[in-house]
Amino acid sequence: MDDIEQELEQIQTEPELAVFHKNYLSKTGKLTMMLAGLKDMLAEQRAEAGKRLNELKRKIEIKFFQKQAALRAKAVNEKLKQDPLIDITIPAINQTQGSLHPITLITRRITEICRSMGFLVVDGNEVVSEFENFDAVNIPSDHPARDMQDTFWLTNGKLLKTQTSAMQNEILKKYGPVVSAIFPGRCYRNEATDARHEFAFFQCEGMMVGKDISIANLIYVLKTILSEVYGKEINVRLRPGFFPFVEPGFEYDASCPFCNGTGKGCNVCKGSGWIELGGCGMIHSNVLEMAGVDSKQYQGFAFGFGLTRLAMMQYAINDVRLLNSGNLEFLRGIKR
Ligand code: FA5
Repeated sequence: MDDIEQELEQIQTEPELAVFHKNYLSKTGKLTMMLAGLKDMLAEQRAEAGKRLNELKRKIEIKFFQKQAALRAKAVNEKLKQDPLIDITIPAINQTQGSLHPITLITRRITEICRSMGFLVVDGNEVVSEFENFDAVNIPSDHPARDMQDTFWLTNGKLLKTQTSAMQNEILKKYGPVVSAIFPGRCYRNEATDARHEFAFFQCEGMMVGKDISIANLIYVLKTILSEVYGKEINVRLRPGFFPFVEPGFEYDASCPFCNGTGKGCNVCKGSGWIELGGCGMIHSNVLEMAGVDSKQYQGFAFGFGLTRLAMMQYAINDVRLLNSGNLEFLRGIKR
């Protein structure tokens, strides 16, 4: 029996191994036949011989499978050496797994919360028309607000959207007049970059239109989303602010989740206890009418905030430019 083991050990190729299998382990192989022959033995010898034979077959089988795995690995490695094609289905060797980008994580969290509140999540285009980005949100061509949001123009007259508000018209036309939706997306602005400004960044916008929608609903929705994101009660305060597409319009702040609004020694809110998040307000009647919504019957609110800024706060990132840098060292250092 030692001969069988020795024979197996000397095998160097997969075809030789297949012959070995046929000779010993297949249905007609010697070991299988010997086991089948047990039935002709005397009963008193059968038990002992059967035990030894089964043990041997099991041992040979284990060695056979080990040999098979080793020969397969050797064959694959040899093939890979000759053939530069890479099999991307083979798990990486000695490499750490990738992980989700902070922007993806924060976007998923917000959309999950808003979905649970009944909001549609709409995926918007990055290339939009001048009408969608500006005119449809009450920023006609001679409006000074256009200068504040210069962007990248395409040769076909379209542009890279400067704000998620560019989606409002399309969503109202498609799903209105009664609709609750959020629409996160990448925005672009032609501006000098610094630690807080990028030319490509993410915003998230929310909108609720229907009958009897009020500022109280707006505050409640903002408060609920933020409290869910931070896992604690967050207060929201509105300050008068101007955005051409809302009337009245506000800037809104959240009580700082990192110092619980106390401001004490907090370098996130710089001691104020509040964090500026974005703009909001009741959607301007011109915006509703331009989307075919009767502003006498329906009204609603819209809010927008910087997803990028939210991610920076959440993951203690002090320079926005790191997020687009593709720097693996930075990404690995983030505590998710
Ligand atoms: C707007 O873009 C409005 N559309 C928001 C809005 C929506 C108001 C609905 C009213 C109703 P603003 O330009 O302030 O507003 O931008 C909103 C947020 O986007 C900012 O608070 C900031 O967090 C983020 N943001 C703006 N520009 C940049 C930039 N260059 N880099 C990174 N984040 C930016």
